[in-house]
Amino acid sequence: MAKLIYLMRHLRESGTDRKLQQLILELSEASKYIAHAIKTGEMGYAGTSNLYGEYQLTLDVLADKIIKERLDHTGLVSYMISEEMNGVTSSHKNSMGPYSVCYDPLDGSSLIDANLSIGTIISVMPGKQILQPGKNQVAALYFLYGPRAALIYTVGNGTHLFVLNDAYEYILQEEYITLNGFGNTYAPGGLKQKWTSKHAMFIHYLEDNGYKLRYSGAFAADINHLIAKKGGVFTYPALKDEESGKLRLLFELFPMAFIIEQAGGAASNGTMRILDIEPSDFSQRSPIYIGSKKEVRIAGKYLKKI
Ligand code: AFP
Repeated sequence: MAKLIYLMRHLRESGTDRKLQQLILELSEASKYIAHAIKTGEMGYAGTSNLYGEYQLTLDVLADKIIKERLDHTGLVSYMISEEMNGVTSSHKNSMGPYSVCYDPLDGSSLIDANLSIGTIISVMPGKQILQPGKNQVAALYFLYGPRAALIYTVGNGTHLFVLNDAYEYILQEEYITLNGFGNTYAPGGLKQKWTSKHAMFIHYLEDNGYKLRYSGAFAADINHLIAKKGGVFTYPALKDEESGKLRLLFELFPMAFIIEQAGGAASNGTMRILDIEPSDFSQRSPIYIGSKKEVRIAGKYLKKI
């Protein structure tokens, strides 16, 4: 029988910085409570709203609290911000901590009642600065709460996948994940009648070339599909009435772009690499084309067409 490799050992043997190891391990503990709460917890509304004025679910608020307390407990995080917080929070334990963290505690939470997979997405930046380009990230990870809970992380040395076993331990499933140069599925976000004509032409190209539709409504689950199937493309484009699209740079796009690039894929806003964007605002959004290199490159060609 193959030897089980636990998350702690993988982090240690891959030469990850000791403090970063500790941070990722704490987050993995937080995810176990969130996974449990999703299975058994209250599904209603909390009676509050987030940074974007969206009504919060009880589980959104709970997941946010669990992660915030864990991060605080490490003493390693100077500043943190989540999609559910109304601004940046500095750590009570150590405002000089070596990292700043941005996270989406429950991505796809509007799917909870449909019992579909949802996730937690996390970006770790160096120092006391939240607004930095994504290429500065020292780690990115997401947890997927599906039929099985999974953890995918990168610290800039490949992308690695772990699954939670019945003893509530994350066990290595696949390391150094490598996407193929092209795939055969597409996940197109945004209402079709709001797509620009250039984006619609790109989608027609995919359909005419036999790509299969795979869109769940949870970014983490759709990215996980790309990773599991080793390719394809996800897009949430610029819309006619919202040229920045829907997805948030700090909480969703930076961490996923880092993870996918480390798996040999690409992520662009249609004209530039997502990780090169300099954010100027915590709630900044961006269009995204992410997945295998070929499809992301072709999207760029369609978006440039006059
Ligand atoms: P929720 O967290 O509000 O469910 O939003 C999920 C999300 O931010 C992202 O995970 C999805 O890819 C995207 O929105 C789905 O948006 P549409 O509902 O417009 O397809």
